[in-house]
Amino acid sequence: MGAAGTGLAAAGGAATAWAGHDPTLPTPDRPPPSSTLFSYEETRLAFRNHGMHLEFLDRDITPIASHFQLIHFDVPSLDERGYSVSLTGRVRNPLTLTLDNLKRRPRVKQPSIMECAGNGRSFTHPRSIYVPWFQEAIGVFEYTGTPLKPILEEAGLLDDATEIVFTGHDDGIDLGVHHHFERALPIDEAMLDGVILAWEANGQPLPPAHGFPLRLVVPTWYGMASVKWLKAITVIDHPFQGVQQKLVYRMTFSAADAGRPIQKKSVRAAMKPPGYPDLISRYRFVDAGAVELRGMAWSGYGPIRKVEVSTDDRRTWRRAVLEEPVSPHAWTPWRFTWQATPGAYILSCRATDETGNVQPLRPIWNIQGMAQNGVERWGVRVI
Ligand SMILES: Nc1nc2c(c(=O)[nH]1)N[C@H]1C(S)=C(S)[C@@H](COP(=O)(O)O)O[C@H]1N2
Ligand SMILES: [Mo]
Repeated sequence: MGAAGTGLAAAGGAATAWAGHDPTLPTPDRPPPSSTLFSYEETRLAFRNHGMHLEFLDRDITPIASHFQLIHFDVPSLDERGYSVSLTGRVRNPLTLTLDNLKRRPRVKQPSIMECAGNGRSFTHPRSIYVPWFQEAIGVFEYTGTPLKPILEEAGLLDDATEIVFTGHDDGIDLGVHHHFERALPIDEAMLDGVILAWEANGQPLPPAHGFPLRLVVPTWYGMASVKWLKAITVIDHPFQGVQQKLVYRMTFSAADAGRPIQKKSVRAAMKPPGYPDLISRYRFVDAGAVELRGMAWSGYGPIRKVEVSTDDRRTWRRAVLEEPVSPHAWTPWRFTWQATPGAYILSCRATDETGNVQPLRPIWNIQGMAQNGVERWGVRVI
């Protein structure tokens, strides 16, 4: 039976993991597994690519081992010694960027939000088969790096330059094509404040899984643009046709639809799971009284203007209090005090950004399960 067979999952909520559990019962003891089956392939991919430990949604910066990771092929085994990145193509002065050269440039320490475009894909039905994310493909590291713009200016882009391709050292086969992981940015996006070449996360050298020794960070776009294990930067004069650009990471609604490449992050709010969990189902329990709900909100389209909280499964909404983000490239903390009385509830949070984008109440299906920003639902029992 697929997700459509479980009422809560079909309604598009964070319900799949506990859909089989009756929330009116006391602490469940080994509840039956959800009827939504995941394949061996998805389970193995999920082990390789763990999600964020959402209990750290009350911290501006995510601890190193609790940030999500996504590695399409293998982590390349790279050495700092002898490492360099070439910058070639439609430029006047091709550059060879060593780590020493980059570290002599202006340095920024920049907390930046990373979110995989496939976050939330397991809430849609039928779901696209890849890493089966629910809502945990997120995290904020404080990256140390140097802005990309002055480097591009030093290389001197030729007049016909239109896009910049970032190529990783990692390679493999996707959709039958052997290629290095690579994505392109239009020049105006690559020149924006916040786009950096980074060699540290949280004050440590980038961990191998997160791009050691050097990665690109593009804070407003979904994660696929932030190419890890940088090998080459190539300036081109035509639309990039790479696999991850033309075929993967696209918003497509039917087989006949060529789709559009995924770019900026959709507006979204995430809640720190309240109270304490049941071991297996992850269903939440809280004690009655004033419960402080907390979380983070972000959007690739501009600052967060509003976060609302619902405690009645998306029927009524009340405004949460916003705090200042630690960086314009990070997420915005929010909090809401809930006077919780005994019973079963479904909690949700919904963000609106400065441009007026607001999260949909249900995920909007697309073939690859991309950019799913339907509001979260957390089943909670107040005791
Ligand atoms: N070279 C390379 N860069 C990559 C990837 C990859 O597989 N190879 N994955 C991308 C995707 S899809 C995401 S969501 C982010 C994840 O970054 P993280 O693992 O540091 O969280 O890296 C991006 N950069
Ligand atoms: Mo991703």
